[in-house]
Amino acid sequence: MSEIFTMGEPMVVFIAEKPGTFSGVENYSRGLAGAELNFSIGVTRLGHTASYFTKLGKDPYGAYIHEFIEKEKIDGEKVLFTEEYLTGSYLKTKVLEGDPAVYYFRKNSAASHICPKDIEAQDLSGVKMVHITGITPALSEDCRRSCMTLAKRAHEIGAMVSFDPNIREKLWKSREEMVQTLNDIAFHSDVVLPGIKEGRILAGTDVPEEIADFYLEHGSKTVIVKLGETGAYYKTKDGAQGTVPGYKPEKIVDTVGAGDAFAAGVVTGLLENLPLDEAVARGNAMGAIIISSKGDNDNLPDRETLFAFQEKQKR
Ligand code: KDG
Repeated sequence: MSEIFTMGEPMVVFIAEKPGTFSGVENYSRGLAGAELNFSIGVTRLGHTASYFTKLGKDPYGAYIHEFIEKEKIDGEKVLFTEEYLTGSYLKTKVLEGDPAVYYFRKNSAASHICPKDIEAQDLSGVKMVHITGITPALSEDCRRSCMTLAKRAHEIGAMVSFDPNIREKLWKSREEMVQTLNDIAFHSDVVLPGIKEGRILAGTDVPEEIADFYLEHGSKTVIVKLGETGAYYKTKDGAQGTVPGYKPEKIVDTVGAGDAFAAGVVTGLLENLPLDEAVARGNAMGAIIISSKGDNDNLPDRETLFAFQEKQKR
């Protein structure tokens, strides 16, 4: 059985080879995406076991994703295929600075039909950490309820829940619904991983300690606020707190996927019982590594590469 369980929507991504509009860019490279899948790749490359649940269309994209899951040694045994709906995809632009633009082709996708019944059917025995992101509840009402079911089931078996709000405003009908839903899941999570900009939207403040307090007062046990290049701030319900400086990326090519890599670093650190500041430092290092490549997950390191990167910038 795996120690980590997660679920969500995987996609095929087409990444522009140069900056410009769709009609101006002829060549795209194909890759694999999806926040929870990126996270699963991150944790398994670091030597942990992860089960990943999703629904895929019976189409070439679905087959490609399934092959990839197997190749990465993620337990995808429960992944379901459907003839009725297609696997989602998205287009990512290339930018010379800042975050790239993304265009989704995922409405009514196979994964948006994940429902609470699917989650009830999962065998979670042996799972120590369940990871949820705020992308999944944005996909459909069923997906939203599936996230809540998963958090509830995790707590029933004594597992922890980590939650990355992963705000994708494009996927929500209204900001109000988004804020309410994401906070509801966060309040039912043990480890909450908002970015500083997400804190402003979700907790109404961009002071890291106030963001942390907002979640701690509502039931979360550990809050880690991502501060970009500066690093990350953490605070626990016992009052332990600190800021862990970030690592310098070799280069910045594409920022998409940094949060998933960060989550993979933190979660594996926690499962290895590292002191919290070291788990956060590992998250920071993972984030710095992934942004130096164009894909959402291709550059995720194994343990050796990660430790060598951290050693090189030893503080
Ligand atoms: O966190 C990275 C993800 O955003 C990316 O891989 C694609 O899942 C994705 C999404 O919905 O944006």
